[in-house]
Parts: sequence; C-alpha cells; structure tokens
Amino acid sequence: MTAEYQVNGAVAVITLANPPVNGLGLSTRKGIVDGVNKAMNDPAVKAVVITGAGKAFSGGADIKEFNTPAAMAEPTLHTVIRVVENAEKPVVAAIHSVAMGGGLELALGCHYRVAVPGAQIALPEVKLGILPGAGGTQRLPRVVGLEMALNMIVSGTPVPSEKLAKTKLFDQMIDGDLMQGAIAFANKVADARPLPKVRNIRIDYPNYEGFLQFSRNTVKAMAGPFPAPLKCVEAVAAAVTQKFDEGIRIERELFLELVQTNESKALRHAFFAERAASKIPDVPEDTPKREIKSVAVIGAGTMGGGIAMNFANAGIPVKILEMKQEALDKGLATIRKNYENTMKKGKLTQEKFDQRVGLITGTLSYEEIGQCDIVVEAVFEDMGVKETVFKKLDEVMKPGAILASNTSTLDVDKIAAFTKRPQDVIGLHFFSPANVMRLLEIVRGAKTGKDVLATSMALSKKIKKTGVVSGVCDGFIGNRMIEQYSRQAGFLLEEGCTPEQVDKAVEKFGFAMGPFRMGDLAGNDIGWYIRKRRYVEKPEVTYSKTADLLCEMGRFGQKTSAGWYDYKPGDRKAYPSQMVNDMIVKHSADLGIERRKVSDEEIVERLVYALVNEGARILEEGIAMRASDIDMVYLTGYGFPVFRGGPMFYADTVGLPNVVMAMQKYARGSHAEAWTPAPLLKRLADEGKTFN
Ligand code: 3H9
Repeated sequence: MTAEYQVNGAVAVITLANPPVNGLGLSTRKGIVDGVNKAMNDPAVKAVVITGAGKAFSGGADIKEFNTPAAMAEPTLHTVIRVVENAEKPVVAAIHSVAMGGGLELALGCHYRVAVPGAQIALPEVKLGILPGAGGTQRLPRVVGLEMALNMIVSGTPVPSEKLAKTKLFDQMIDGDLMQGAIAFANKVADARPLPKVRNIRIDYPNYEGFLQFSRNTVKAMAGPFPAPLKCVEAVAAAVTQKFDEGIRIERELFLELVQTNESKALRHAFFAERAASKIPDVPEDTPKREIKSVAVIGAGTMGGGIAMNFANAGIPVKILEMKQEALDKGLATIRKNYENTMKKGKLTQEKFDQRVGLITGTLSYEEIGQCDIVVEAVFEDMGVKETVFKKLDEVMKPGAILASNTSTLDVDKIAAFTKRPQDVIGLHFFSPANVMRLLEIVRGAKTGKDVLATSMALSKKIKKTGVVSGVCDGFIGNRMIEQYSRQAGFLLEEGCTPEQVDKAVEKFGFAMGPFRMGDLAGNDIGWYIRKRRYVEKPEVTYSKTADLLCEMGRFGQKTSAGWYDYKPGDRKAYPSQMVNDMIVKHSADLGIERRKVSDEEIVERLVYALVNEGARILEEGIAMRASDIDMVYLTGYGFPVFRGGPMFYADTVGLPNVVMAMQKYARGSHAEAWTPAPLLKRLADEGKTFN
C-alpha cells in the first residue's frame, strides 16, 4: 500500500507515499482507509493527520487509472472520503506544495485543514476535459463561496494557499514546520464534538440564480468545442440548488459522462505526451549539463529577435549579432516595440520591461560573442550562408559553447561538419512568432553530444517551451509532415477548391488557421524558396504549381498586402481575391482538369491523413521517438486542435483501418503515389493496433 501509518503520541499520521505526486491510485486509497480504520480501533489515538510525502500533498486521482477497472475498484475515492468524513475521531489534512483535484477533494472530506503558505490549491480537472468528481464541486463552494469556487473549477487555475487563508477552507495556516503544527492542531481539536463536516455548511448567496445564468452565458461563449466547462457550471449550480447528496449524484453523473468523451481522452493524452517528450531513453535525467549563463543570437530579423526575447524573458543576457548597423538597430527597435505592446496590454510591468530590454544588447562583431555559452544561428535558410556562419562560429566561440542552428529544414549533420566540433552542434528550431509559440524542435545530429542534448532540453524548459527531440531529415518532424499537407492543399485547388473553402473546412475541424491563411502569415516566398531546392533534389515529388504562380505574381502574403487573399493596409483580415481565384481556375484549365465540387469532409481527410501517413514514416524511421512526440509537435507548433489530441492520436480515434481505407479511396484520384500507406500504418491497421 502506498500510504504509511505512524502513531505520534495521541495522533496517528497517515502519509501518502505514491511518488511522484501522491496520485490517489487504488493502493493509496486502500492505504488511507486502512490507516483511518486502524486509528479508529486504537484507543490511544485521539486524532488523525493526513499528509503527503515528497513534493505534494496530492496531485489528485491517478490519471493513468482512468478508464481502467482500478478506477472503479473499491475503495473508490468517494468511499475514501466517506470513511474519512464519517470517522469518529477528528481527521486533519496537513497540506503543503500541491493539493489538486482528488487531493483537494480528500482534504475537503477531512474535518479540519491546515496548510503552509505557498501551496498550490486547485481543482484542475477541467484542463483534462472532466470535472471534479469526488465532491469538489459540492464542497468547495461551501468553504470558499460560490463565486470563487466557480472560478477555480471552471478555470482550473491554482490559487496559493495564503490567498485562501481567510476562507473556511483552512482552519489554520502554519508558518513553521508543517507536521509539528498539524500534530499540535490535531491535539487541540482531539476532543471537539460534534466534528465539523463541510457538507453541512450552507451556501449563502441570495441572488444565485442571476449569477449562475451569467456564468452559463460567459462560460458557453468561452468553452469552444469543450463540453467540460459548462458541465462544471451545472455541477456547481447543483451545490446551491440541490441537497448535498443529490448534488453529489449529479456531479458523479456528469463526471462519468465527461470521462468518456474524446475531448477528455485527447487532453489526457496531451498531458502525458508533454511529459513523455522530455524523456530521452539514452540521455537520462541526471546526464551532466553545461551551464548556460549567456546567449548569442545570429540575426536580428523577426526570428532572431523572437528567439532573443525568450532568453531575456527567462533572465538570461543575450547578444544579438548582425552584419549591418541599420539591420541591428531595426531588430532591436522591433524587440523594444514588442515589449512596449505587451506593457500596454498590462502584461508587463515597467520594471520587467526595463530588465528584459536591458538584457538584450547588439553587436556587429563575432569576437564579442565568443564567450557566450550558447549561440543560436537564425540567418537565411540557405546551406551556403549557414556554412559561412558555422565556420566563423567554430573560429570564435569558446571551447564548450553550444552551437545551435534554427534551421527549419536543412541537414544539421552537414551544418555540424562545417565545424571541428560536431558534438557541440544541435538544431534548435523555434516556431514563428518565436517568443509566443510553445514548440521547440530539438534536432539531434548524428554526433550531437548527450550533454548538449540534455542541456538543450533543460534550456527549453527554462524558457517555457515544449522541447521535442527530432532526428535529422529534410524538415524534421513538423515541416516534413506539413509538406504533405500543403501538397494536398495545392492539389485541392487544382481539382476545384478555392483557398477560402479549404481554409474554412480545416478551421471548422479545429485548426487555428487553414493552410492558405497560414501561408500568407508566414510568407509564401519561404515555401517557394524551399520548393525550388526540392525540384532539384527530389524531382520525383510532384507539387501543384499554383503556389509558384502566386509567388511569381509577387503575392508573398501579409507582408506584401497580397497573397492567397487580399489585405488592406494595417488589417490582418483575409479577403478572398478574385485575381487569385481566376489564376487557380485558369491553371486547372491549362492542366485539362475539369473542376468539381469537393466536400469539406474530403478536404479535412486529405489534409489530416497526409499528415498521419508522413508521421507514420517519421516514426518508423526513428526520426520521432514516439507517436505522442509527433502529436506534441502539432499541438504546440502547428495549431492542431487540442481537443483532437494531435494527428496520430486523432488517427487512433478514427481507427487506423478507416484511415487506410480512406487513403485507398483517394489513391484512385490524382497523385496516387501520395496515398501509399506507410508500412507502419498498414501493419498497425492490419493488426488492429494504434500509434499511441
Ligand atoms: C482527479 O483528481 C479526478 C477527481 O476529481 C475525481 C476522481 C473520481 N496522476 O507535471 P510534472 C505525474 S483528476 C498520475 O512533471 P510538476 C506526471 O505524469 C486529477 N500521474 O511535475 C509525471 O510523471 P512522469 C486532477 C500524475 O512538479 C510526474 O507526475 N489533478 C498526476 O511540474 C511529474 O509531473 C491534476 O490534473 C496524476 N494526477 O507538477 C493535476 N499528476 O515523471 C495534474 C502528475 O512519469 N498534475 N503526474 O512523467 C499537475 O498539474 C502537475 O503534475 C503537478 C506537479 C502540479 C501535480
């Protein structure tokens, strides 16, 4: 059992001991019930304290157990809380570090709660697409009030314990040693009777109907495709409109409904996927890391500036190197402007603004960056340019400095070979806007040192990115897959779609932006440049020429106020362009294609399954370590709908045999070669297995 029992004078202490965060799995639940029973049967024991070992009181129900028989096995969390609440001797929760979800619900079932300041208190279930299912929606409003409880439950955001000190949630805040304080408190209340129960507290909120209606309206408008937030409101409403036991029944029903939804499964998948991505089997967590106290960035363009901001935000000084004073001044001014805009929105204090701007300096001299611990190159995406830069970096950087390239497609091994220290070279592929997007593809070259990889992973965490390791190939995980998606988007234009129709279908599916609006934002010239290289390197791969024709018209996207769409000055709204649509229709005619009506379903399937098929190849080749890493890349870097869990998880939910069948159907159309199922996809489909 993963809970320990000890008697300390007249107080029994039950310590949850289920690392890493004392998740309330079956064996821990058994341990609690067992401990409470022992304490009740021991006449020497007058009171009980429940606490958690290690870094949490409890992180809540064991999420890994969901949808398995263990989740329903007795004692369930409901039973545990009932046993605690009905105990005839006082039970005190001693809270430190983290009391979340089922952990907080357990504490709410105790007769008393004491806490140290700085503990994170939350009912974060909504972030997993569910709601607190062990009484949280009924008991929290009774101790912190209806409004505060509803905010906490609908947002899932942690509140520091000291902010709740004055509510009925806590009976005492303990400044010194928690266990000493908790035992002293337990001794003090040992003889108190009747024992207080949160369930008996009346919620006093005269105008609750108006408040609940207002909450329903607001939450509905914000919840998007997720059902959980509104159900949270319904469950909390039951706390005021129903008797306690009926409220619990309603909460339970809603919980069981939500736990089965694809949205919740997708969010839980993303939770574990994010944590899995930080693990590299042959680079254990204790791998020695290099110290990063200063950073250099080569290039003060949009990308370089965004990259520099990440490090400054984390308190690390950055030197940006440019070739010309004018470009440097422009880059630094843009960074300043970005910070000013954040300050104007009230998201940055003047002090932090000064600090961050002060951490970023510029230089025109390579010699001045030589002592930096890491340098991130963000120059033009051309191997010749990269060669010049890396040869120079090899000359000037101190021994042990990490040499990183922000290349989005090029061969990191070739780049490493321009230096005499390939073990120090790595790809750090940021996504635009680099100071906003969460993804950092960490490209491991054939010779990249394990310490360099471990340092880069740690650094990604420090700058609040989701680091995902990719092997070396053209485009790495994300851009190699998006190429297949873009190819399909191009073919769809030739066959009968407009950019607007494709974008709308994909956005309805849940993507933040369709491929054509995305192209206009990123700059269509970038793809054009890369395609020109590929026409030479891989002449066998076919593309629609529409994107090239667009670029030949000078329509590079928002930056030229014209791309797949028209734009008005100072306005990012995309207006369908007659000129572009005419070009597309003419191109179809030139190819002798009779345009047809394409359904939204076909658009989505072709784009998403193109991603899935290439993802399967990437997985099979070992470019990605796991399917969930591919999902993380798409969730954090490409706007894939979170509620669908990423392309590989989505394919799993559709069923891989169904994906293969759809691909076979599309293979009967044009460009059949794009629809040859990846061997891994075919095998898993045949064996009735999934990617994840
Ligand atoms: C619930 O309670 C339902 C009830 O209302 C009703 C039931 C009937 N279960 O984040 P970290 C693992 S739903 C299983 O890197 P940190 C995590 O996978 C639950 N495992 O650490 C990772 O494992 P590994 C409501 C869990 O210090 C390791 O712990 N609770 C759970 O940065 C470290 O995680 C939540 O939603 C769990 N509940 O942050 C809380 N939690 O090392 C979710 C964590 O193998 N958890 N793990 O990769 C968190 O927000 C953070 O993990 C926490 C610690 C703040 C606790």
